[in-house]
Amino acid sequence: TGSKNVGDQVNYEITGIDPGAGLMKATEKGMTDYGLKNEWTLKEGSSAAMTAELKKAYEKKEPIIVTGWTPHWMFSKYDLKYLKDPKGSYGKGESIHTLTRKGFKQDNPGAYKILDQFYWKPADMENVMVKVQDGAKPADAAADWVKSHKRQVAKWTKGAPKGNGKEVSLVYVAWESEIASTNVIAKVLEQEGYKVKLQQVEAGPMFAGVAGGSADAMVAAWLPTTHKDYYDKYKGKFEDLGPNLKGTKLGLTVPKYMDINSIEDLKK
Ligand code: PBE
Repeated sequence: TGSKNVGDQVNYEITGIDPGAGLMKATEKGMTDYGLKNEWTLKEGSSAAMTAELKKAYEKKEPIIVTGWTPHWMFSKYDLKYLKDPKGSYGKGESIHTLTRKGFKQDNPGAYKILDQFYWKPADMENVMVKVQDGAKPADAAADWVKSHKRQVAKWTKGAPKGNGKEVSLVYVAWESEIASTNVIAKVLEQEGYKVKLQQVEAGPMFAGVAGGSADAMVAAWLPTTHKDYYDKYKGKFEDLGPNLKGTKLGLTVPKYMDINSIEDLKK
């Protein structure tokens, strides 16, 4: 395949994830910014389908271009690189925020306090993600992490009254990163005596649920760029508790064995 250009090698396809993801919007923008719109297609699917295709290609050393993000287990399992983005289509590094519905603080001050104090690092999240990828149930991987990070967790629960069975509903999308964070905070809330209901939804309904009050909270708002549309749409209808993690990244991702380095290399 040495003589073929990269587009021919991958059929002019970028392997994407769920259509509600901000990463998909960023990629559409990138395709416009780099003049790829006419030749290239962005394939919709899910993050599970994307990682399955990546695994298949990687094992055969075949070329593939996926929409990727950090924190993600794929960077510890495979040798991958982000394609350079000189036009800045994917924005800068950002933070993941916790949002609650309006009135949640009054209704459930203890759970609110724990959610407000929830803060961890990319390496923490990755640790949980890798365990899930290795076959652990998300709830078990979360329980493991919580058990081995008692001092960190004590900072999140500090000063919060016990739940005594009080209910908390959390919504999340089945992105590997959010499966990890949501299960960890759920485990901590449960440990403190709250009864947690987890609901997996699409990105739009996740924001709509918290804004409309049918869900109490989410720990999955990537800001200021990735979820800007959702954030602006519901602004004033939720409470933003600020970052629970800092230092994310998004972009087109390829195995290191591929001979390209920049999104600009796709225009050939
Ligand atoms: N992600 C993971 C999400 C946010 C979390 C980058 C795939 C998105 O693009 O919306």
